[in-house]
Amino acid sequence: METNETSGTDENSETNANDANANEAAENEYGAKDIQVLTGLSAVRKRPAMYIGDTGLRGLHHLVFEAVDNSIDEALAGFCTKISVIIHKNNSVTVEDNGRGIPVDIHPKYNKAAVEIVMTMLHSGGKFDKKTYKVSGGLHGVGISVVNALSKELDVEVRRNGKVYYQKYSRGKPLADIQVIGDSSERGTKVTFLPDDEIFPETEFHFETLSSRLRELAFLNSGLYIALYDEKTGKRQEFKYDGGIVSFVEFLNTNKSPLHKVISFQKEKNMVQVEVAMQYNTGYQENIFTFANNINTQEGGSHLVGFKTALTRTLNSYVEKLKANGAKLSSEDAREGLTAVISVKLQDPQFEGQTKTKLGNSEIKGIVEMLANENLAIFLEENPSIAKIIAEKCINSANAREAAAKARELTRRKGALNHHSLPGKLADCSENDPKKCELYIVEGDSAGGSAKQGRDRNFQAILPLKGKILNVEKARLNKIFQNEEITSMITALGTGISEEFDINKLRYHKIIIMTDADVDGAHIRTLLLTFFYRHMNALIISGHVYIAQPPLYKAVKNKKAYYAYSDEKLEKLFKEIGRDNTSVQRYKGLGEMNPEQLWETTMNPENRTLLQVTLEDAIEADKIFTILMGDQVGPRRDFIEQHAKEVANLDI
Ligand code: 0RA
Repeated sequence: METNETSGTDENSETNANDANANEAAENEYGAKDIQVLTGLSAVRKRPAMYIGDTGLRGLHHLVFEAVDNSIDEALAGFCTKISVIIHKNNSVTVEDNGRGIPVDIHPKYNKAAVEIVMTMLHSGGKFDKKTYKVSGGLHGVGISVVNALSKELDVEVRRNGKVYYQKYSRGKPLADIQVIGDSSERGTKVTFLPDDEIFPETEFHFETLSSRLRELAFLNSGLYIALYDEKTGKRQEFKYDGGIVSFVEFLNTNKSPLHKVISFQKEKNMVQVEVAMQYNTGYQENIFTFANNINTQEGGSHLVGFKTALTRTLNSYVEKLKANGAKLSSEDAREGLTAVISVKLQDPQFEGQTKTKLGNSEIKGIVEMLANENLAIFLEENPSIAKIIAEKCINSANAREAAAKARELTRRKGALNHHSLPGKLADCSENDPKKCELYIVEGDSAGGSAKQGRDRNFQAILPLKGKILNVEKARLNKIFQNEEITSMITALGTGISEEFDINKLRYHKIIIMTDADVDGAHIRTLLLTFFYRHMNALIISGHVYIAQPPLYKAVKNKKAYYAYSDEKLEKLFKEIGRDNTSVQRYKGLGEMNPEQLWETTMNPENRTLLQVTLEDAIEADKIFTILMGDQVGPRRDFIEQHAKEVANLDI
């Protein structure tokens, strides 16, 4: 991330490195003079969000990823093979690597150890030679000094020159000069930091958040060993994938039914390293994950465009050769049931888009496209039986898409897909500004009735659903367009779905799923989320989907009603109002509340709690939807057995 803020003139853009010297230096040994110094740290504590995105849980975990990225850079430069991350009992975290160790010699101008400069000045880092890839841009790459600035305490230990060096900091300031505290024949860097609770309201690290990113990094950097250990729980995970992104694709397809072995290639052109791994499965979802310099480019970009173009072209020319009675594959046909990982590493990545996760470098499209064209064509040529399976899969998809287009047209002609004829059971609101409008999707006609009576009709619309909707995980688009519950939802929302989806046509900015607190309710909620996740993904990404939280209990004391939304809250209420002469009713369904109660507890913006559905981890989300809704029974049974003990409040 770029910043224009500087503090103090002698900390401004200054490069002390001498390229000629650096190139001559044997073994790539760096000295203090090679450290680039840009600007001071004071700005970071003033505006942490500018450097790490936010100070919530995401920003907190970003500290760890930032520290790990520095070790990954050492691995990319070819000097580090092991990284270990430890969550300590006091919420501090240690990141240790066996790289070269941050240089410790004294910088001639600042008269400070190089490691102190790296730790205390923004954007100071090694001046990496052009052969290595420095991870930068996106949310990452702001520098380890940012972690230091936002930590109440930070210890750094460097093994280098046969010695162990140590320095301690607090809130970015060194507490003493660097010291030698021992001897060691090894090399490496160990950083332990305690996030500052003056900056972070929540300082507890989540094992799963760390582990899924560390796993991803291990896939993206094949052969690199990464370990994670949580001292609080004793949980431990180790990652090392010699297969790199081939293993990544196998992992992504774990609970799906693959149609062939993973296809992959790894090539370099114009200093750009391109890796592609792909495998079709029997399902209908397209699942492509793209990375640029290890950063998950969720918004795609030039590498993705290049790959898609090449895939469609190569498969079409293969299908033409088969003379498959003139079938022409659309770009989507070529990706039905495809799981793929595309990872590029380049010198100067430009990250664009809303969340800075879209690769902008235009030259990358041509490079990826060319390499993919070449290598896919060769693969199809050399593996005719796999090529045939893929071609058949794509032709099937083209046929189904034609059927879907007909179904869509038919539904459209009946008027069911354009919102000039909104579905009959939708009770719309009178407000026209979508920003102010809410749509409650309600389980069952009776709760729907209460919601219609209880709502504020100015801005709240109600769409009752009859029973279970279609499981879209196991259905193609043509089935989806024949399903009445789903088409009425599509019409009410106004956006269209899949390729036609247009968020600018969204009629309600809050879409609120309101189901009973029982198994059926949970099932319907999951079916709805599967539909939104697979066919209106942008709705979730942009935070329009919510889950209503109806109360679990109603307690009455002295004719006054109290509502509790969880068992803990009920207990808390008993402290507060006393247990004696309090009657408690356990709500099983929305239908047990009258319209006034439903408004008061669940729909009134003044009192209600809504859970916003977010997409933190697309890989984990795909896995869960595949397990819960896909066609393999084994993984689902395992999942249910594993999580059964976490279930509370289940009424069967
Ligand atoms: C600057 C220069 C060199 C290495 C590093 C920084 C470095 C930083 C970190 C942060 C975590 N682990 C790290 N490992 C290395 C090059 C040093 C040399 O040439 O010996």
